[in-house]
Amino acid sequence: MGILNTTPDSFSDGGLFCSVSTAVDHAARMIAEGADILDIGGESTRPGASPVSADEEMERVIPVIEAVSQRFSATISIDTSKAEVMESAVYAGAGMINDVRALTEAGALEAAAKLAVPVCLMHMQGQPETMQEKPEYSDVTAEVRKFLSQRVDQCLQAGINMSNLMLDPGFGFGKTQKQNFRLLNELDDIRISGLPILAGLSRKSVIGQTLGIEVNERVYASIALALLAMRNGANILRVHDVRETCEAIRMVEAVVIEKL
Ligand code: 7PM
Repeated sequence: MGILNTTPDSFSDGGLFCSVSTAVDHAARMIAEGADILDIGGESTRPGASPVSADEEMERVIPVIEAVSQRFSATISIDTSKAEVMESAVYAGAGMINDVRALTEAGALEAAAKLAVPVCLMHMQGQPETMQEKPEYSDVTAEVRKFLSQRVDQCLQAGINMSNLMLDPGFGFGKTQKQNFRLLNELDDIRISGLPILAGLSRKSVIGQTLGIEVNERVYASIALALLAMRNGANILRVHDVRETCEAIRMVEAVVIEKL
């Protein structure tokens, strides 16, 4: 899964065409580099970020989803927590929902059930504004698993098909460096009923905390974490650097397949 840049704050007078065409170019590049899924989001879920209205979110993502889905057959994932945005995005061509709030917002469970597309359920402790202030768990892996298990149950009750669910521990979302490490080492323990696991570690602050390097210098460390996640059970990797990650994965897979 490649993370598609959507450049917000550039939508007034003529900024729209520019940001759509930039997004289309970025999508084309990531697909050529090996991405099967493109994740498009209009709300910043960064720690400390402030909330965005549904209208604002849709203004940002819908034109991009339309343009990308008209041109490419890769699956488009809509990164949102809002039912309205999910519906418009799927109508515009998105084929998957990526919700960092695991369908907990009003109407989201019902929307996902009606839309009947795959959904990624992610764990987060707290809200983006404050989640990194004081993350606390007695057993982070057990608690993440328990939360995801409850969300899976809610999804099934709402009429969402099991085969449309995937799980994500939410690296960096209300977790300390140590808690992130533990989740990565124990990644396969969050798997419920054999569901696929999605891991997002690309360029995250856990790398900055360990190596003391800036976001744009985190490519090599991101690849290391991606490979480790894959070895520990991840089925989908959410990444910025598609070519680099795909080459590394293909190389590891070529070796590992010989063990079968
Ligand atoms: C700080 C924390 C800055 C997180 C940026 C981010 C994930 C996601 C994001 C993830 C799923 C980023 C993120 N991370 N969706 N959205 N899983 N499913 O690195 O780990 O872009 S936002």
